[in-house]
Amino acid sequence: MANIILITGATAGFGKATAIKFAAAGWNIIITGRRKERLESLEKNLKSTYNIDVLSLCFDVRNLEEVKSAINSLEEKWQAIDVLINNAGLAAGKGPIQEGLYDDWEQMIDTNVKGLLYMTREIAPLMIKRNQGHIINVASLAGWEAYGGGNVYCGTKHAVRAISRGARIDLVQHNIKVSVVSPGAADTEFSLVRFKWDKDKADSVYEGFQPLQAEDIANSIYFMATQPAHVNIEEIFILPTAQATSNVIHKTK
Ligand code: NDP
Ligand code: 8X3
Repeated sequence: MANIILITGATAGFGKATAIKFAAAGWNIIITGRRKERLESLEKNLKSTYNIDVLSLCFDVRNLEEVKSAINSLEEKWQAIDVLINNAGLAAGKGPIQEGLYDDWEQMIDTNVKGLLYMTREIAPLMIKRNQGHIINVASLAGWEAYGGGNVYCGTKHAVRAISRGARIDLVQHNIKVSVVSPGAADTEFSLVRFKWDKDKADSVYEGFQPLQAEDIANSIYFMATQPAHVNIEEIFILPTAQATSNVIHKTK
């Protein structure tokens, strides 16, 4: 049986690129997300192109009952998850904390922090049973620094890095690796989601420099996941060449 990877947020961006990368290497994949049609179309594409097994699980990582029922529904062969990628996440809005929208804050905290915790809580025991596994959490440059208007999003990504360090300590005795990938600006649906599908605003984020592409992150995740058993890459902090900090981006136009 080939290795199994479960990727949250596989309907777009990093998650989708990661699914394709691992599928091309012959892994069997569990893809998850809320948009059913996208999951179905990706499943079909991965199966026909790479001749692998794919399982789609459509649920919202914010909903604990949905998370539990999705993981409890796994047939025995799919329970042998080797790698969990906690990738589902978002920024909702960008603006001063004194004008913040409560719904946006709740969505970010519930998805980026609590969703990651729910997935980890449900899947770590399956890994512990097999005394092996690897959890890779997607944090961000925003988990290293804070920037104006990024208050709550940056808080969630700092939390992801802190939770990952704690989880590494808890899981080390079970031979489970915990890693983090922290990207800078990457051109996915991220900014469209952040700016509520205002395309001009989203495009302006990436104007005048070459941002990271989803495939760059997929390559980093693949590198982490395919090291020898005794090697844990604790974190990959990956930026576009033109980006030095959140606010220092060398733009040529
Ligand atoms: P995209 O918007 O392209 O993809 C986000 C994915 O998350 C989608 O598949 C979406 O699926 C899924 N998702 C969002 N909310 C939920 C939810 N409640 N339940 C289940 N799935 C959910 O963004 P990226 O690929 O860029 O983002 C992936 C991760 O990378 C996020 O955690 C983001 O914070 C982080 N990141 C992004 C950077 C960037 O510049 N792009 C840089 C650093 C980190 P669906 O809508 O179908 O549920
Ligand atoms: C996404 C990158 O710098 O927009 O996590 O926060 S940033």
